Order: sequence, then C-alpha cells, then structure tokens
Amino acid sequence: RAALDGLISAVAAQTGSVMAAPLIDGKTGTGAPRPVASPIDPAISVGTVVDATPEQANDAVAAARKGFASWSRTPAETRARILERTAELLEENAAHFIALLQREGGKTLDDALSEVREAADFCRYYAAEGKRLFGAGDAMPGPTGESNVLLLRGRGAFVAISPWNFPLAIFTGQITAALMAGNTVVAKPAEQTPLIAAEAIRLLHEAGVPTSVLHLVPGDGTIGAALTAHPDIAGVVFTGSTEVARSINRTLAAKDGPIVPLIAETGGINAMIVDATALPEQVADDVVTSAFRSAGQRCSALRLLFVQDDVADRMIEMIAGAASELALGDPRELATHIGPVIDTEAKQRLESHIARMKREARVHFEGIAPPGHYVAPHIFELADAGQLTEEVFGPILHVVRYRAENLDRVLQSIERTGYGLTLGIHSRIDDTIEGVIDHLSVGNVYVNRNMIGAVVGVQPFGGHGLSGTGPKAGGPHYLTRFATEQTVTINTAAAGGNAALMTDR
Ligand code: UN1
Repeated sequence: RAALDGLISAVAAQTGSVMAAPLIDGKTGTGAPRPVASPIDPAISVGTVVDATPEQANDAVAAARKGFASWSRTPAETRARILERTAELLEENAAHFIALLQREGGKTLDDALSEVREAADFCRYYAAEGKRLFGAGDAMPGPTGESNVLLLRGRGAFVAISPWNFPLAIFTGQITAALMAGNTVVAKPAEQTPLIAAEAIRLLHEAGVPTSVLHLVPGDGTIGAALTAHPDIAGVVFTGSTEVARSINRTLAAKDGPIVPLIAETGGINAMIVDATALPEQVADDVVTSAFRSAGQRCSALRLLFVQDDVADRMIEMIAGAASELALGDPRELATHIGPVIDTEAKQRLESHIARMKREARVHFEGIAPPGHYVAPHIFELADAGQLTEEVFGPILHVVRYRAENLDRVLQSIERTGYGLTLGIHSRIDDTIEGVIDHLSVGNVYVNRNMIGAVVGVQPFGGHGLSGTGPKAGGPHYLTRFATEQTVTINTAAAGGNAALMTDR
C-alpha cells in the first residue's frame, strides 16, 4: 500500500509537457509542431509533435541501412545487455510512463502499470531468446569429414509500425525484437501516441542502442506508406487493422527488389463459449473483464459471447449486473474501471455501431457515459452471429444463444468470421473443451478464465487468418522471423586445416 501510494504521487507529479519529433541518426527533425490532445479531455494538452515528412521517412531508411553493417556484427550478448538495461530504465521511469499512458493513451492506473511491466518483459524476454538464437549457431548433425552450422542474422533496415492501444508495450516489443535479431529500425508510432514513443526511443538510446541504429518518424498513414514502399527496407512488423496489413502486403508485393517479410498482428471477432456447466459468477467476472476492460480497446477483447440457452437468461442478467458496477471516467482517478476511447473518430464509429445494434438487436444493457470521449458498456443480443461482420473496437458485447445440440453451428459461426485471434471457453466438460480446441484454429485459447492480458514468455500472443501472420509475439519463434538463416558447410577433411573455422567464432 505504501509503495502504491508512493507510485501514485510520483505519477501525479509528472505534469510536464513532452515533445516528439523525427529523430534520424540522432538529429532532431524540424517542422511545425502540432499539439497532442488527451483523450481524457481534448482541452488537456499533453505535448507537441513534429510529424515527419515523406523525405524524412526516406532519410530514416537510408540511415538505418547505413547503421546495419556495424549493428549486425555487434555480438548478440552486447545487444541483449542493451535490452536488459532498457528494461531497468523503463522500471526506473515507471511513473513518467504511467503518467503519459494515462494522459496521452487514456489508460487506467492498472492498465498503465501492466503496460510498463509488459514493455520491460518484452525487453528481457527477447534478450534471453536472442542470446540463445543469435550466438554461435546450431551445429547440425551430418557425415564425418564436414561440419555444418546454421546461423541466424539480421535482415537489414526493419520498419516497425505500432498501434495506439499499447503505445509503449507493443512499440517497445516490436523494436526490441527487431534489434535483438540484428536489424536496424525505423519506428513509426500511431499518430495518436507519438509522445510515449519518443520517450521510449530516448530510453533505448540511453540504454546503449546507437543513434545510427534506431530512428523515429512520427506521422500518419502517409508516413507508413512511404516507409513500406521504400525499396531498401528489409521487412515490416505491424500491429493494427487487417485492412492496413493488407495494404502493406500489397505495397510490399508491388515493388521491385528483394522480397521481404511482413509480420502482422491484426484484429479479431473474438468469441467465448459458455455452456450450462460453467460457473455463473466466474463467467460474469471473466466476461466483464474480457469485453469491457481497457474500454474494449484490445485486439484480444471478447466481442461475441455464445451462451447455452438453458442458462442464458441468468448469465446475461449476472453479466449486466457486473457491468452496471463499472465506473467510467477520468482514468487518473483510482476508482475508475473504464477510461475514454482514444479519439472522436473512434467514438463516432462506436456510436454508429450502437445505433445500428439498437435497430437490429435486443438491448440487454446500456451503461451511462460521462461527456467527452467516453463510450459506455453495452450488451446486445443477436439472433445470428453473422450480424456482426467486423471488429468493433470498444466496450460492446454481442450475445448469441445456442442449443447444446448445435455446438457445431457455433464453431462454424466462429470459423466463418475468418479471424483467429483469441477464444474463451467456460465449461466443466473436458470433451467439450477438447472438441472446441481441436476444431478451431485460433491463436490464443483461454479455458475457464478471462481472455485478455497475455503474459510475455508465458502466453505467446497472436493469431491466424484475418488476425495476422504469426509468429507469436512474446514466444520462442518470434525473433526467427526477423532474421535470415545461413547454413555454412565446411569440408573439414580438406587440406588447409580450417576445421576450427566455425568453432572459433
Ligand atoms: C492488441 O490489443 O493490439 O493479450 C494486442 C492481450 C494483449 C493484446 C495486445 N497482449 O490482451
């Protein structure tokens, strides 16, 4: 409690204005600054940002290309140490980042604190994985008289495009993965959250990432488009909408030059299945957490709840009861459960969805939102899951009843969404649980618990289909996708005595 109080007053003391600007080779780009408004209240200015021009985006790629030669030869141990130092600095500056996550990102204290932890976890996890993967290489078994080694190394200048909903954790996760694998990076944060990004970049440089290796270009989609169209980039890591991932894919496919990877983590129409054996109190708690926490602004959040009809009325009533206890408001207040949505556009999109649902679905619950960028939790019942055709990025839950004998149809409905990110199951029947898991190709399945907040290194996160390319962030295969593989075969029986060549590395 004393530690928490200390943190809370340290956070409250962080009121200074923050500035962000393009940072290329350690040099700050100039231009007309625009104010960054807080989602809590547009009258609160969090700071200012100078957005990059397309020319600056090109300069950043050229600089990253130049920085690659020395960074790719920097030992993995050294790169890992820098990431470990970044984790320490994130923790030392937690109050500063929490305050920014609240003011620029609209996050509650709980969410902001978890996000700082997650960012530090990414640094430490990729450092540990990187030491394992990017060391001396793997000796491959083979015939006597030759030695075979498989090496991983960086690809070149990587572009990292990150979202506003995890402006610190995903931003840092993408960058540290790319850096650990030996790439240099041009980072393009979401236009809504450039200040947190600039502060994270400052920390990474302070931790020892050379300024020739990591470059920042704030801006909107035009800057992302300029970066991905650049002929000299070696890959793109992206988290955001399926639509933008598709457009990046098209851009990459249309250019001449090397074929480069896209690592994309996108959205979901995530479902939970609740059968008649589930524990009602636990379901209510987990549904409210999964659908409404973080104002539903997580790609992992629950959107579509399938409830067995025998228990549906009681479950919906309990969920609505739990939802009615959520406090909406200023996320800097400790009592707040749900803060604002990110901006006016997000609010308008959600409000038009709510209006459509009021015409097409049965309303079970409608919370009350304060004025401003707030959207209250809503629970709608659909006659058919097909009525929900796209990801709705907010605190809106859609319920569908099913009959026990029609569980197959539920699975088909989930498949038909085309997404495959998260899935929840609440049941006490092992066969049901196993049947659902076997049938559905979904990235993260959660059984008898909530379905958000994947822990780095414990619950590797990411999905398939319309939800992304994999491999999973915070998992053991992620870094390999940022790397090239090189197999070296040496005839050790040949004259010249170079048998020790690879082992001496
Ligand atoms: C996202 O919302 O963009 O499991 C992805 C979770 C988080 C989701 C991050 N890792 O809730």
